[in-house]
Amino acid sequence: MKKKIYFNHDGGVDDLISLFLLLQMDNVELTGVSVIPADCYLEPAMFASRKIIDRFGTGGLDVAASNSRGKNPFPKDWRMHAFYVDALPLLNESGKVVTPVADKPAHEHIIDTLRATEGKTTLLFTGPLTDLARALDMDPTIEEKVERLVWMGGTFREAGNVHEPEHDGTAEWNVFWDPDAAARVWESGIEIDLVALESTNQVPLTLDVRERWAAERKHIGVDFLGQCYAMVPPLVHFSTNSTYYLWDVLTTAFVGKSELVKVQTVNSKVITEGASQGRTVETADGRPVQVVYDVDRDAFFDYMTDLAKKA
Ligand code: AGV
Ligand code: CA
Repeated sequence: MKKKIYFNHDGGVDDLISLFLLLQMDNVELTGVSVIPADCYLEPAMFASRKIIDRFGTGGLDVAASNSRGKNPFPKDWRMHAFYVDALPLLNESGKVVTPVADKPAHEHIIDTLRATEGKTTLLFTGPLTDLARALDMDPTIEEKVERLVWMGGTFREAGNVHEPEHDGTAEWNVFWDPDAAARVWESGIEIDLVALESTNQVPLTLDVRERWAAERKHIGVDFLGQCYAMVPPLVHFSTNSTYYLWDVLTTAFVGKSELVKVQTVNSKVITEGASQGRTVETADGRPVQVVYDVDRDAFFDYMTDLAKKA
């Protein structure tokens, strides 16, 4: 049986590649998609998502727009990436957009889709958790329809990836954008798998990966990977604030093939106020989450490239 997945993302290059890869997975049935304007602008991210579904999907999906707003905005330069993906000729060849926009905002779309889907659904979130927190506030009974939440978010190391004024650098961005939403989801009974910076730090975008995709660009899906990852800075000499990792793609790959990674249980809480806001910390009386802390890097890149070849 196929795993049922609902996907909420925030329009970054790795979010949009995740959508593309989900559409190639034989063992996954994508039941719904929604877009939150966190690390993106909403309009190009909605268009790019609909065009990716048109080009690489099999129809039957609509895409819901979120009307959620965060506490700590993402840098504008990063939010621009969705415009570049949306403009790719590969996604605009047909001259039309067929996949419709859902008539409900994302948090209501989550509720409706979970209710309308037989059995339980795995939630895959690669941006902040705001829409899920709002869905849970609106209808807490959806918890029983959720298999588990797989989330790209957080870190239990000292070093996060938020380098902003008035912050101590310990948070990961998806938690930092809306720390209260993460804390709300932590309060729920939903099982949480966290793909944290511990593991995503092991999958930076590097030049050898780019060269591989260039060499194999005769496959249209591999060319799409190469075009998209040409838009963001790779790790060359040392890691900077803008260095790109395959954060969300690793999270998506974990859903498709869990053997790629190692997982351990951590009892944790979310800090919502002050200079460490958005930090996830281990604490004995915290709620348990399953943390992905290690990945087979080569097997991961093989898996995503092989998926892309199927397109
Ligand atoms: O913190 C990682 C999250 C992921 O969901 N995002 C990007 C991924 O989609 C925020 C982010 C952190 N550093 C970034 C980010 C960077 N250098 N460029 C763009 N986005
Ligand atoms: Ca993201």
